[in-house]
Amino acid sequence: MIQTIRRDETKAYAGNIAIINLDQETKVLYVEDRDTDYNSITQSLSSNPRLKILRAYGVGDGMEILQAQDPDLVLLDFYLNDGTGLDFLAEMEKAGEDAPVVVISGQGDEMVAAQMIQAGAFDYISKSRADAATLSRTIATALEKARLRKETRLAQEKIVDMSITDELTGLSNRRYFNEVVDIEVQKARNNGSPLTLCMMDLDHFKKVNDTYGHLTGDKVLAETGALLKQGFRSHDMIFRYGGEEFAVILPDTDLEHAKRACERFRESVQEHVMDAKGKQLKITISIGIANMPGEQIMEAGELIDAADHALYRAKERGRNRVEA
Ligand code: GH3
Ligand code: MG
Ligand code: MG
Ligand code: MG
Ligand code: MG
Repeated sequence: MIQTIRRDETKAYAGNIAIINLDQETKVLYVEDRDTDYNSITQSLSSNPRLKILRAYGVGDGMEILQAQDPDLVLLDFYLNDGTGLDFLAEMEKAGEDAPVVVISGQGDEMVAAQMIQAGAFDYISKSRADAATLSRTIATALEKARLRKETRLAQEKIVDMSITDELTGLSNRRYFNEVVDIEVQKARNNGSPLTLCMMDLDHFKKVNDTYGHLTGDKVLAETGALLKQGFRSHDMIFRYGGEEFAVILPDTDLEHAKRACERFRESVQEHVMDAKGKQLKITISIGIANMPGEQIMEAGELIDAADHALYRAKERGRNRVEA
């Protein structure tokens, strides 16, 4: 069990909720249909000035308050005026609400409490034994568990995010491209919808590095990433594919629309004055486009090859061009 009460507070902790070590206001939603139960429990909680209690009587108003007020903790009765505590837990799950729940169960309702813990509640307290000390300990433990759970989740999300993001441009990286392109090709095939892939490569980028230095080159790459984000729709997917190469996946987009979007983007790069650490410079980009459904394009690999070949043609025919 997680230690939640500071050692020097264990003595004071014996009988009073006020000593829960809350470093900020803590909102508790108590879903309870009966006033007598509500009053006796909240009386035990009332001495902690940092606990703010919100009252609901059932599943409906409980969910409303939960979503509007985002409480830190839910105390939950079983028989409610419009359903049960299990219904409430199911609604929470459906809505993606993850506040910790402590069940306040009626006498002899241990089976019910166990069911509710299986349904996602953190813990339960029997109404008959819900003295201030027990409430205090249980609430503090639930809050601490929830805090740790959230920290772990955020850390995991951050790791996943880092593994699919290119640090320099903030765009998705090639690893993620490889995953996404397969999924999008599959989707397009299943739905019979068009799909376009654009491969892009900055022109004579080596010269930028050679003339202005590698750091300026980096800055140009980052700015190109920003231009890409501005230049395409929010549901288009933009990747840094390699050094100075980018890929854009355009779902539900036929060849003509894709060509127009790429042409517009190519022009915006050409016209943009890069602000690379005080040095103003201009750069151009070459773009190759491939589209599905198309002759002999059934797999992601074939789509990538076709876009690569189109890009090669754009380079051969003089750069700063869009080829399909
Ligand atoms: P082309 O028009 O044929 O594409 O010419 P290019 O010079 O752009 O092509 P090339 O493939 O010869 O050179 C690409 C350059 O991109 C070489 C490499 O040092 C540079 N590069 C790749 N990744 C990075 C990076 O992360 N930062 C910087 N500053 N330069 C990079
Ligand atoms: Mg009840
Ligand atoms: Mg290149
Ligand atoms: Mg090259
Ligand atoms: Mg290049």
